[in-house]
Amino acid sequence: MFKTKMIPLAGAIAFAFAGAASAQEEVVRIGHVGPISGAIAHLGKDNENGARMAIDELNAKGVTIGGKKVKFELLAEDDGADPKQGTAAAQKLVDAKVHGVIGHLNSGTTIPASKIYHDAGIPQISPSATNPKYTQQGFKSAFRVVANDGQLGGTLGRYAADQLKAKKVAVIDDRTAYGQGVAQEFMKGAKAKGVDIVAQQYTNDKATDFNAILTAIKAKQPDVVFFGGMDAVAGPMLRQMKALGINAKFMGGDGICTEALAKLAGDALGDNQVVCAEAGGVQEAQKKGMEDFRANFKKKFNADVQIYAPYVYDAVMVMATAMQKANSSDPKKYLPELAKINYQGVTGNIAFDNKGDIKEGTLTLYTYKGGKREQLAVVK
Ligand code: ABU
Repeated sequence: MFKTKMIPLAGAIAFAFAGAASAQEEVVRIGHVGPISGAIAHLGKDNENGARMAIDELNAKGVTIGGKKVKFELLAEDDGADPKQGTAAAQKLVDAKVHGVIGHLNSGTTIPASKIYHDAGIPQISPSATNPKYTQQGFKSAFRVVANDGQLGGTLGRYAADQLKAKKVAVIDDRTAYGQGVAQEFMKGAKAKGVDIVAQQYTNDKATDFNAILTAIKAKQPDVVFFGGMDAVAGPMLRQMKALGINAKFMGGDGICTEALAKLAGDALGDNQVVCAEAGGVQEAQKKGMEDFRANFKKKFNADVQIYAPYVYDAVMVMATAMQKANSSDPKKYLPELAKINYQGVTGNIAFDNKGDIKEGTLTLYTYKGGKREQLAVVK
């Protein structure tokens, strides 16, 4: 009788001590938003895991801000890559009083959500949205740690002319903010080099049947088909190109440049057939750090990095560093430190220009061989 009454009492005392200890600790809430449902859920999960990895490391290391020990908490939201869900997720995070947001993944969700964060005074870093409009709205709260579609599309357009010696290209886009933007920039870059745009076709980010548009493209005999969109659409498109006997090279931006593309395209992915670009890249000196990151990521999540997890990881670290420099997690106080940050991350040096774009944005061009992504070049 005596024993059974003492155990809950001891538990209550321990709980009271634990409560007193955690009262000394400040909780810093970091929001993350990406598509955890839908066709590109594998990319959303990749991003979310990048954030989780950073948060876990910060908590394991123990961070002090303004003399107070802090515990970082990740509030992860799913926007399904849908602009409406994106703004709903943003409002939810604002209501939860997050101290900062990493996201969203897609330009089509990042741009409308950025107004909500801006109006609430919450700093936002996108690790993957590449449409230039995101940082052209005059929002001092908006940053990105990757290059933009101007760099991506323009470089790929010039590459088509100079390296692939393309004379005729066909362009397809998925009508999203990203797909349209990167396709337009590709056409600008290619046209400036005298390349002829022989066909322009449109699809959407949920389409699975491309027979009509590919048949129209086949008749124009292009050397290159450029696709502005994501890997979930590019994979089946490559399969249907093969079925129709279209032997053109296939190009695209970062949205198709993932580990998953090989699986999505299956045996339709020819060696050296695809040329795509990631909107970032590491120089020789940083390769070891990136390899270690990939190995640690695999060990922790039993999954390979798809594309942007290291950029998400760096974005969280940059935000935490700005808070430490400001001695405060108050968005008003750490935002000026974020704007002038100079941080050496696993993806390279991170500093922002006055719009919030990464200074010295780098690209990495890739192809696929034997179903594996292979680096072609790192371009400044
Ligand atoms: N940058 C490709 C994927 C994300 C986006 O910009 O929509």
